[in-house]
Amino acid sequence: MSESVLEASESGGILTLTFNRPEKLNALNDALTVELIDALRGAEQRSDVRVVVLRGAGRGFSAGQDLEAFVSLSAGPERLSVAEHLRRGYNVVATQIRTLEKPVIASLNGIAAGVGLSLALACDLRIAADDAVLTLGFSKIGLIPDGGGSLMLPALVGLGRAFELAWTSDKLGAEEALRIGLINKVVPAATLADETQAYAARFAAASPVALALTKRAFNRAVIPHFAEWLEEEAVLQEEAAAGPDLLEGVRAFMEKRRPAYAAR
Ligand code: T3D
Repeated sequence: MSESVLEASESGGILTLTFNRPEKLNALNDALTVELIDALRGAEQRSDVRVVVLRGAGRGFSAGQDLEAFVSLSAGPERLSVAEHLRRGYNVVATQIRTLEKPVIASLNGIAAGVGLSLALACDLRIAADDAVLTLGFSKIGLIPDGGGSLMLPALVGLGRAFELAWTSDKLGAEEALRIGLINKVVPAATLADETQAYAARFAAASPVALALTKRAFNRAVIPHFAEWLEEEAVLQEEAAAGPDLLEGVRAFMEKRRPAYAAR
């Protein structure tokens, strides 16, 4: 029997969901996204789940959209609409994370890139190993930050830093990410799993009402238009994907070379 691409484990009211495609740095494909949507729906329905932790198996959290899968989806007469793909997948997940009235914590054990990072930014809290690396990555393949990233990134770090991170796709170490407010806590890599459980346990023992209503309050105060923004983001991403840069960017990644982008 093949292993699941999303593994779930539970302890003390903490549901841990592990992206399980380590050979692909937990790049997200449709199967993983669908399982994640189901798991988050389950977490919402169960009162005994008090905290949700997202993490990755192996040496990364997630490398974002699986680019090989993306190429096959984009090929042929049934060409994928990027906006539609977002609506069916990442936008659902990001909305679930923001509307689940329980703490959702991203535990970053290595690389977090593309929409993998966006989903981590949609979480309420981020704890990272000291050797974790964060990168937007979208601009390298001609795209804009999606999965809510174009809203959560500036909300967390301010507009100036958001532009720099989104446009350069520079890799950020955990300490720098902590300094600019992108993450909440850095711990030694060897203790990340234990530290994550201990961190989550604090919230699992707290008043669920206080936590839920604080999340609702912060959502309404700071990102009241999150769902509407995801739709606008999807439309912008469709426009980005319609040009030649996406194909060139993805080809360059697969051929392990620098992309060559023509002037607009
Ligand atoms: O329709 C829609 O939904 C559009 C939405 C798009 C959302 C997005 O997420 S767009 C951004 C997608 N992600 C990326 O562009 C990141 C691509 N990956 C990288 O830039 C690098 O791999 C990393 C910075 C993440 C890590 O670098 P490094 O040096 O630690 O590892 P590596 O050697 O590059 O990768 C290891 C393997 O994973 C490698 O495979 P190989 O050569 O050993 O067979 C690599 O190809 C594979 N891999 C890494 N990222 C992806 C991937 N395979 C498929 N998709 C990936 N995203």
